[in-house]
Amino acid sequence: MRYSAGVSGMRVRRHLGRAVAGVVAMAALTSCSSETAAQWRRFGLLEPASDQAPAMGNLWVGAWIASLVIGVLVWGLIFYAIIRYRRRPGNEVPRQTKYHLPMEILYTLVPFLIIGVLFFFTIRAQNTVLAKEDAPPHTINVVAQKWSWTFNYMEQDNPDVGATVHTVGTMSDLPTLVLPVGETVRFNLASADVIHSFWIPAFYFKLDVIPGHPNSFDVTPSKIGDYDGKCAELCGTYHANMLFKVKVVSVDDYNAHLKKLASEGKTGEILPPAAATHLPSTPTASATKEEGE
Ligand SMILES: [Cu+2]
Repeated sequence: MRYSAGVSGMRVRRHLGRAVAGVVAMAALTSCSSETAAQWRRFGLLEPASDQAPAMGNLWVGAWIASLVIGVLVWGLIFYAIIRYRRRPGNEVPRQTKYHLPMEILYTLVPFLIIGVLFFFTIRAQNTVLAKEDAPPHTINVVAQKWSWTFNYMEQDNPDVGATVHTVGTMSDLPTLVLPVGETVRFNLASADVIHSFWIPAFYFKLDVIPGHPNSFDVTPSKIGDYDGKCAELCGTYHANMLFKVKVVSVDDYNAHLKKLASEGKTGEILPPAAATHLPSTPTASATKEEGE
């Protein structure tokens, strides 16, 4: 009896040793760069690239910290109860507490308090990221269609461009959305068919693109660089391929890019097909309509 207990004890120790070695190896592999460490501190978020991102990032990190504090408290109480009130010889069932009014009031009020605090900070962050400027210097009308994106740059009043130009993407030829760094862009979102969602992960923001219901938001890109954009609403067979590229560049490069589009004849605004859009207010009714691009 004693012998077999000794053998199984050795086995347990060996397994434990392997498990510890595995965890150490994992930690060594995942904690290699300072970039990874910074991403851990952001609880997995990308490096922020818009001036609205910090409000959303703080909400994300704050919610995680609050959840962990509550989690540690709850786990602590669970383990305390497991150990303190465990079954003992001669004491099979611990004292049962029924109709303990203060306790019931506590566990009714505390969840409301938690939800209330999360609600307050959520609304505050939402108001920040949805705030709009009176006259944003740039407007881009986005059309989402199964399964790509059209970007209309409404720059007819911009003396450096002087025209509305567009980029039409396909699944095999992903469109690139070029944005000026440090300047606010108003996005008007329209859908040609079903509900999509416009999402640039590095901006910490996404907004649904709903047929018949124009949505809009303002964003100011804060960092030059290349980013990914995608559709964040399951919209059919090739939803996963509904991607676009985002390039945040200097204002001069932005204007140069739009002039190049104009010189390639990509002028005018591409609107969603008329049949699919009974939009109560089309973002730009006066713009010219081009089809067959
Ligand atoms: Cu989509």
